[in-house]
Amino acid sequence: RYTTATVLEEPITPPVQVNYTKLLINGQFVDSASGKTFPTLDPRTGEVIAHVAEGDVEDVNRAVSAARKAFDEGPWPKMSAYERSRIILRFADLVEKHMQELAQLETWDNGKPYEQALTAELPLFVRLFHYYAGWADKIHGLTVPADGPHHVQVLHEPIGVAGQIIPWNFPLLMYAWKVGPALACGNTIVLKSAEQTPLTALYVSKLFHEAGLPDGVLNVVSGYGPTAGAALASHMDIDKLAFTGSTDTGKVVLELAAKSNLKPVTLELGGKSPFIVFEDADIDRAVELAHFALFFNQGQCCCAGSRTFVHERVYDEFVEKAKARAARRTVGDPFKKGIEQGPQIDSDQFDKVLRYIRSGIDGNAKLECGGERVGSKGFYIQPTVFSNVEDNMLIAQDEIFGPVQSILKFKDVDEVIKRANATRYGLAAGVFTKNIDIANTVSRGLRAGTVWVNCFDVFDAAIPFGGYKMSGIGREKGIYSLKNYLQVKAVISPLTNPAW
Ligand code: TXE
Repeated sequence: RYTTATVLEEPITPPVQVNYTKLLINGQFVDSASGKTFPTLDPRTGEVIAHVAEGDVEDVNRAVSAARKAFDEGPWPKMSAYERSRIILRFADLVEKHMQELAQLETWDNGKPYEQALTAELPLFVRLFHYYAGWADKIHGLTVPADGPHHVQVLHEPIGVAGQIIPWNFPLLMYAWKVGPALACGNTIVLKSAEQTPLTALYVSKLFHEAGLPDGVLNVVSGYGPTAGAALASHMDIDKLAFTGSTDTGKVVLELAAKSNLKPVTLELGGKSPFIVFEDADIDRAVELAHFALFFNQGQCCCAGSRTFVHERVYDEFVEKAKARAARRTVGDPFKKGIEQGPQIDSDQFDKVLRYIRSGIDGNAKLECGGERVGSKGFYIQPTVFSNVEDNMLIAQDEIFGPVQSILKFKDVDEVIKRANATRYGLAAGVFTKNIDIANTVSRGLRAGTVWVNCFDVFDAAIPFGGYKMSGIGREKGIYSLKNYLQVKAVISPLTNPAW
């Protein structure tokens, strides 16, 4: 049995200061109405990084009032779209100047490798805001040729006050996916960050105000889901809700939205994405990408390729190589250069992943490598590979959200399409083959919002992302995200004045 030979050193202290821990309401950092705070923890040690103001119903009410006023009285929705675009661009430029501090804060709060935060996520964050700044002055309606002598304008107006609830796995990117389109369309926002990772949302929102964002347009309430999150979802004065998180919580917020004011809801939820390797694929490349598809970000990706289907003719070779690759994965302090994998986000996720590993072992999947925690503190887990995984095993059905690769065997195209689709989820998929007919057949046959062919996790501001089935409702990014934040108004008038 392989194990990862990683020695954990004393945690490296990042040079960044935690300057912003209060709620951001109406352009001001304020304490919570209750005066309560909650600790945000360092996943490397479980120790407290900072105490953060804990928002609850009353704080959400204050934030929604500020956002309502900023929407109804302006200047944001009434400002020229060009001015809005320039503020968003100035913000993106400021973030670019603060990339290092932001990446440090993101790694500290979340545990992801610093190099990944700095070289991949921060640049993509900036890119997303450049992209949305570009949209701001290109959003316009239509005129339509109706029957009869009428002039018909279809206006695209901002939807109003947006409530946004984001998770902890990509705190900054999830912020960008939500805040970017909402602001470009002229809306105002109350955003609730995840309780595990409140720090970077506060930091960047401060930069947004430095860039000239008017007070009240973007309010950030840190706090817990059942309190602050539920208050947002059920608020009568929020016009639209966007949520990213688990499928179970997605159902809860959809119900709260329905029971309150029927605000439209977009949901980006969990997944159990297939990664399918055909016999003609370049095996070494497929092994590397399947590894990346699952282990990236400690396995904490909604679109993780968490069911690796491999053709029976190359199965044994693939498993050997996948196991060797996982055993080589470097686990350790995410601030250290060359580290590929940091700790899981918190003790709940750590326990959940270890429970699934146990269920894989008990269910007679073959543990090829890993399976245990790394070190004795913090939330590090060994890169784990299971082979001989069957479709009905829990590890092949549930979202594990950790560094656990499950490798399944298949025989032919129709069979693998059917099995890949036999899940309640439908977020993403990967297909590995040099055969264009197979690539086309499989990508059209899969019921998933994204299909990567001979690649995985290729993200771009312009490419829509979202799920089929219980992976969600709606699409984020690209042109598709704009319609989540726009209302459509038809204005009809006679072409000529009728006799009064
Ligand atoms: O998610 P939650 P958790 C999956 C993944 C993970 C599991 C649990 O499988 O193991 O979910 O993670 C807020 N009303 N994903 O518990 O609860 C919460 O405060 C309103 C996949 O962290 O969904 C946080 O801001 N809001 C996922 C956000 O919802 C509520 C990313 C997400 O938390 C709430 C994260 C409530 N009643 C986890 N309860 C992805 N799609 O990428 C919680 N929240």
